[in-house]
Amino acid sequence: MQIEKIIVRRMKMRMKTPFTTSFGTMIDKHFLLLEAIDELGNRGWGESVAFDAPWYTEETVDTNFHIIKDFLVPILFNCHIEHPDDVSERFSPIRRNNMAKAAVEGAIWDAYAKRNRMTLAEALGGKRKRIEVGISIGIQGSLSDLISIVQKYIDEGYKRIKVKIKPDADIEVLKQLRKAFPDVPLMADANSSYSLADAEKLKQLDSLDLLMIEQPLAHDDIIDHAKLQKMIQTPICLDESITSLEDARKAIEIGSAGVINIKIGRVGGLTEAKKIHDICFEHGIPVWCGGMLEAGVGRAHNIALTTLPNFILPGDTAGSSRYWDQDIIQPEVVVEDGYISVPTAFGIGYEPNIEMVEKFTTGIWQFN
Ligand code: OSB
Ligand code: MG
Repeated sequence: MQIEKIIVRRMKMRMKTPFTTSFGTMIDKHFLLLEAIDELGNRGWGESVAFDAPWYTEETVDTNFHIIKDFLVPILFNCHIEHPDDVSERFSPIRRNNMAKAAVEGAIWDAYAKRNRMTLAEALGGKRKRIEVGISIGIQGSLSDLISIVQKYIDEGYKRIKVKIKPDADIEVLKQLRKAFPDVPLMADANSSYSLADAEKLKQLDSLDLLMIEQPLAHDDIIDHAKLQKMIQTPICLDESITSLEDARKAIEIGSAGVINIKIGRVGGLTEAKKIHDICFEHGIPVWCGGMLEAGVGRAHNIALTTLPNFILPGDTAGSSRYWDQDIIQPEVVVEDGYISVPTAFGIGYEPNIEMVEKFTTGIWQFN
C-alpha cells in the first residue's frame, strides 16, 4: 500500500454541555480530522484527540498539525506500507507526539481494512459483536445536579458510571453518590490531582465499593502509584501515566495499577494499543477503552479496539448523542441497553457525513 494523499481538516464543534475536569472546563472541541488516500483510491479516516490546550498531555491541535505536516507526512510519502503495523515503526525516530502519530496511523488502518474488505475490528483481530459502554461525567456545580445526571445515564442503560473528582470535591461527593445509588458500578477519575501526601484521604475510598480510582497521582508517575496501591484496597487504574508498551510493562512489574485505561491517541496508535492490550492480558490486568470527547471518527476507532478480548470492563465509549447534537458520521453511534453494536461495514464501519464535516471545518490542507 502506498499513501498518495493526506487531507487534514481543522475542526471545531460546540459540545452539548461543557465538560469540567480537575484542570478546567471545555466548551468547544477543537480537533484535526485526517483522510489518507492510497494508490487504489481507498480512503481512510483518522481523528486526532489532542485538545486546544496542553492540560491532559503536552500535545495540542497546533503541535499535532506541525508534527503531521513537517515530519509524519514526509515519512509516509517515502515508504511502502505492507501492514499498518509498519507505520509506528516508521514513525519511531520521531519522539513522543503520540496523538499526532495515532491520527495518521488510524487513517491508514481504516484505509487498509477497506482495501482488504474487512472491518477495522477484524483487521485488529477483534471478535466481539457488541461492546459494553460506561459514561464519564464531568465535575458538576451541585450534588443534586450530579445525582440527576447520573440517574439520566443509568436510565439510558450505561453500564458503569465514572465521575471526575478533585481535592475539594471528592470523598463527600462520592459518599452521597454511593448512598443515592447503592448498587451501581461506580468509579472516580482524579486526572492527577493528588499526591502521595493525600494517601490517608484516598484510603477513605475503600469503604465506597468503587470499581477503581483512575489516575490519582502525577501524570508521569508510576512509582508513587505503586506505593499508593499498597496502601489502599481500591484498584488503581492508570490513564495519563501509560504512553507506551514499555510504560505498561514497567507499571505492571512494580504493581502501579490493577487496571489500565487504553487510549489510542495517548499511546501513539492502534498498533501500540494492541500491544498494551496483549501484555495486560498476559498478566491478568483488565483493560478498558478511554475517551477524549471524540467526534464520530475517533469514536469508531475506539469501538473497533474494544472488540479485543481483554477489554472486559465497560469503556468511556459513549454514543454520539453524549456530546453532539449532530455527529460527523452516519449512522451515528447508538447505545442500546448499555451496548454498542459493532458496525459491519468495511473499515471503521461508519460513513463520514460530509455535510456535517464541512459545517465544522475551520481550515483544510492537502498534501500529496
Ligand atoms: O481522563 O479520561 C479522562 C475527557 C477529557 C480528558 C481526559 C479524560 C476525559 C474523560 C471523558 O474522562 C471521556 C469521554 O467521554 O470521552
Ligand atoms: Mg482519565
